[in-house]
Amino acid sequence: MALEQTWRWFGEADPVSLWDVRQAGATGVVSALHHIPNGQVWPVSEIQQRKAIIEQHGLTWSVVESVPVHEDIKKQQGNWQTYIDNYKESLVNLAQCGIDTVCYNFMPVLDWTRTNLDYPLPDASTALRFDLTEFCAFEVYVLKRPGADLHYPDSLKQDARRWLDSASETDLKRLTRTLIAGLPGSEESFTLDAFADALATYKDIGDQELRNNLYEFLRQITPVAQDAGIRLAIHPDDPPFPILGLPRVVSTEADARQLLRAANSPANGLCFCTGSYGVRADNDLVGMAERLGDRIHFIHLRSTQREHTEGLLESSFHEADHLTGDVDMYGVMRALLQEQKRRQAEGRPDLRMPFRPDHGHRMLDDLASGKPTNPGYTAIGRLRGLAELRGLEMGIERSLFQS
Ligand code: DNO
Ligand code: MN
Repeated sequence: MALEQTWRWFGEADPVSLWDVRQAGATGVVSALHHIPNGQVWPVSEIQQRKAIIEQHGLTWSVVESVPVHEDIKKQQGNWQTYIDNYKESLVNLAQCGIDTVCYNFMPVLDWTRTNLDYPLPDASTALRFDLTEFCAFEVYVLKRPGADLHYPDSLKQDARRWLDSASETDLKRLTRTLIAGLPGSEESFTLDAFADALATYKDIGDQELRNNLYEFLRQITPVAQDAGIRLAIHPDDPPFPILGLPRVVSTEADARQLLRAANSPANGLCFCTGSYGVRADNDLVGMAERLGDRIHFIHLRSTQREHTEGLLESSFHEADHLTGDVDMYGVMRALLQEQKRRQAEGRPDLRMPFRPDHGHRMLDDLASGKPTNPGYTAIGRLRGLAELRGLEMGIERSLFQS
């Protein structure tokens, strides 16, 4: 039995249609009700409507990504308890509609973060990139975040200054917009002032506080998920290190283990995103897939190429092809397939292991000017990724299990 091939679809407004998804060879869809404001209950009628559209195309709604977690829950402020109660209700409603896997993340203020959405590669396709020098330029000299100055080594700040001095107005606008306007799937979008205000609301929340708030959230929702038959899958921090003075608590294997222990039920699981965890050289991805496999409920497969900066945990990186870059995709795929076999042998109810090609490059016809594409969520780049991963999977399966 192979892993389930899925594809993220943003709903009717997505320039990639459900027929495109089907033609790419995916059988499952990963989708969310982005039109429902963060914090509100997802009504059964709305869930059913989305499910029916997906099924009309011969596909299944495999995973919800994401039911977003309200900022008040992350801070345990304001109406946080109401938002947790609403979250529980959404989980129960999803289960009632036959949807059993729910992804979410716990990154403060910003969801995933990049500095450049069209970074040119040598083959003239483009990739998403996180450039630490540009990020530092934004944080220290554009946003002027208090304390940021002390965080970076002088050499990096000098590079950032040089970059800024040679940057055009367009470069600067592009950088600022990319960082604060929100990437596909994120719930927030800011102006520069609103962004500074949002960061300031975390001034009393450090690593320990954010962990406690995540674990409290998990202790509350996990029993409800378990009773309803929902598998929770937390997406790791992207990038997997603290940024902008904000804590990040889902970046390493130790973080994952700690959160799994905080609510020790099979319902409390992981989204194994190789592109996010893989940016840290100290994350052993193959080992993580082996050791944490039985709690991996959802998988994002993609690779990154990192450029280490001496003396810093942070690094610049860009999104590589799915089978190149720093991620040992062969080893990861092999470990996941072994986990799948184990589940099969044990007759486990959570047999299904959906994966999606997380992002893809902008290439071929998707490069045409004026063609609408969601950054990272292009049709052709992901089609290539899925095709490569599918071939890799089949090769490993046949050689390991059916020789
Ligand atoms: C990053 C991507 C993101 C991710 C959301 C998680 O690795 O997978 O689009 O899905 O940030 O909710
Ligand atoms: Mn991901």
